[in-house]
Amino acid sequence: MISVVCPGSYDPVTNGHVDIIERCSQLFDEVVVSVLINKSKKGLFSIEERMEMIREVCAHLPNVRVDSWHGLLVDYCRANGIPAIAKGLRAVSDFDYELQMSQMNQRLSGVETLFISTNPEYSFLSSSLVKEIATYHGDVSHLVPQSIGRRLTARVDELA
Ligand code: COD
Repeated sequence: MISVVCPGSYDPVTNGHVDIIERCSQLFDEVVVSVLINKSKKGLFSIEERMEMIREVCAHLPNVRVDSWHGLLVDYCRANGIPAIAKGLRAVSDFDYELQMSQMNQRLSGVETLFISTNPEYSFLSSSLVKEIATYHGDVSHLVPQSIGRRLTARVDELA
């Protein structure tokens, strides 16, 4: 069985993430969506909330499971016997950083990174922008699954 991990902050999961996860689920026997801490990003949702939201929007994908990890991604891969990491690429700006990380991860552990180009429909989409739009009560209905949009609105209202 060949597994791949789709790591990310997923704060919250967007249509762009779901597209990458769905495409991976067609290529691999098992897709592990792992929520990792990105120390440079401030979280709106807890890790448990993010995992719950991913489970909800990936419920139609039987070979996808959701997990979390605090620490290096390569240690997660080693601990779980996962040989590959899948990353979505949106733009050249993603590429510079992702290339560096993939080479470091390969050097640290031998784990390979596979890049999947974004669906052009979602190339402009990021969790950070979605949060910003939701903060000002903008329309996010075409950017995130419906249930995520509802949770975003509720969280923003709680914090207001
Ligand atoms: N279309 C396609 N792909 C997308 C889209 C979109 N619209 N939006 C996001 N993606 C992709 C991203 O490119 C990324 O591959 C993935 O989805 C997750 O995105 P985010 O924004 O939720 O997550 P990030 O980028 O904050 O996640 C970074 C990690 C937490 C994975 C990274 O920092 C990490 O591995 N941290 C653990 C510590 C570690 O091992 N560091 C590396 C040392 S070399």
